[in-house]
Amino acid sequence: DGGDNVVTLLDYGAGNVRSVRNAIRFLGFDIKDVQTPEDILNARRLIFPGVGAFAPAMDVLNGRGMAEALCSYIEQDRPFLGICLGLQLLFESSEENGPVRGLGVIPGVVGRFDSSKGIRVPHIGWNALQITKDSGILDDIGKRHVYFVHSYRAMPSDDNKEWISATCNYGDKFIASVSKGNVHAVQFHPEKSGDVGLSVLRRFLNPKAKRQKPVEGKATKLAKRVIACLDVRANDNGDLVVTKGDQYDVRERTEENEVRNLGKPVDLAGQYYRDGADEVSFLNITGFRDFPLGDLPMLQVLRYASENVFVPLTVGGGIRDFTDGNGRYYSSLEVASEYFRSGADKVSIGSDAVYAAEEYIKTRVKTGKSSLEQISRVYGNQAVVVSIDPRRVYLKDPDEVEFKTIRLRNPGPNGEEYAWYQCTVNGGREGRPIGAYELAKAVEELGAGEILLNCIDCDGQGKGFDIDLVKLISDSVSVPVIASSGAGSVDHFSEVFSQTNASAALAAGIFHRKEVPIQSVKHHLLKSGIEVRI
Ligand code: 1PR
Repeated sequence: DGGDNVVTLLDYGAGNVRSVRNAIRFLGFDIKDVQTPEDILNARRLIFPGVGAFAPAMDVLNGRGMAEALCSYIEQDRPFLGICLGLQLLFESSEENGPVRGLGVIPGVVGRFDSSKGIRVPHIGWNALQITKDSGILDDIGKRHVYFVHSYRAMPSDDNKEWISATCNYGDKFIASVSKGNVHAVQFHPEKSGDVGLSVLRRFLNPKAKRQKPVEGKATKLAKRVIACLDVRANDNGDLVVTKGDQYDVRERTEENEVRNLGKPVDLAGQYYRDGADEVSFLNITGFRDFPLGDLPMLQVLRYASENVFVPLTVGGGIRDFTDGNGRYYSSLEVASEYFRSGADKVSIGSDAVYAAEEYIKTRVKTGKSSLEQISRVYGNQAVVVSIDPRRVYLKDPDEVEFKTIRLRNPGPNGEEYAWYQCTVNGGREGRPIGAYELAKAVEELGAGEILLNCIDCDGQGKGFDIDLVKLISDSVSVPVIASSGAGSVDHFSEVFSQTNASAALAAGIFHRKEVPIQSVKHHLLKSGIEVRI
């Protein structure tokens, strides 16, 4: 069906497949969307990027007669590539809110990672593959990392070993890729794995492509991530700019007091991707007052950035329920959905998560109504980051407050030996009666898949991450924690990774001001014995 460069895409509308579309187009192919089961049967090559949860995906496939078409397409050994859930659905069943029956093409049950094995769940980040058979599509990967984001996985067994083309170690050895004839599926995200990932898609789309010369790489395990963050807002002329604060104050210390302008969001995102950032985050820092769906430029930024950035994109700012001036109500889920449709892979929630956590701590009831709960239910925990904006409050005596306190390694301005970390909302403008520790624990229970841990005291200071804070939070939750605020040199990155259990480190100012290139950070970490993606 269609010309030689047409790919049929099975998008059942459950989430963001924009990244896959962008990657296919980037490789010079056109997309034909599956509307009916016949479109599957007529496909020349079919890509199935599963998104969302297992059960609703199976319901849609069964309800539209597509499950049967998929099975016969695969039985006929026609070119197929499943991605993430698109791999899991090939198995007999999944434990995700189940057991739920799958397509049953491959023997085995999909189960949840076991966090009691000392691993963080979801499994988020760049990990190494052990390639076990020649499948064609993995030929150009070599020993380089690919990007995973999932909480469930299929396990190797005697019954499915003929299918397995690669495994990955995370707590256990799980199935990272399957292949048989023209049928392939991968648990990782080729569309988000940079050049390495694009090579997988290219090989699938064009199996006759010449083999590239093997690339060097030394991937052995989950890498620590280095993330570039772009704080975005409109300047006083109404143009969206990348800005950067000092302790969250983004205005220049000049008479005009203008918003500091460090560049154009789309250009910078593309540059950081090429420089080797493992992820790029956009924070719409005035989203708390300007409703993001009114903020079309921000959505445009995402659309353009995602066309050329093939690592994960996170977007935050203004995710909450909202009623506009005409009385039209928007749920936070609609806001998030629009971000996902525009190219975000994860969304980040700040202020609204603080209110939800306060409420949850008070009542101990999960209402299911908070933005955090709604979005993680529909898109999965791994798609929801909670951004914490705490400020240090010094104490002489730890019993002065009901919140978790820590003993400081560097005493406060008046010799205080203790502090608690007070959460704030609205870009640090308002302190709330909840600590970073209490918030982190609560949002993990409410469905956050990752924590972006800022620190207002350290932001823009270039004196290093707040090691006390990062240690406190990364030791208290089992989801990944991203350390943020204060990076000023490559040593600060090795310090945070060697002294805390952070999974990733994020920086803004040093990258925007070109003081420290991302590659220098990576090479320094490698030299310090910390595994990173090169
Ligand atoms: O509350 O859901 O609307 O989300 C708002 C989001 O915007 C939050 O994630 C909040 O952290 C962010 N934000 C709000 N105001 C500011 C500000 O700077 N005035 N920026 C702001 C937060 C902090 C980091 C920064 C690091 C690293 N920026 O993202 O990039 O501190 O900086 P450095 O490496 O230069 O030290 P909602």
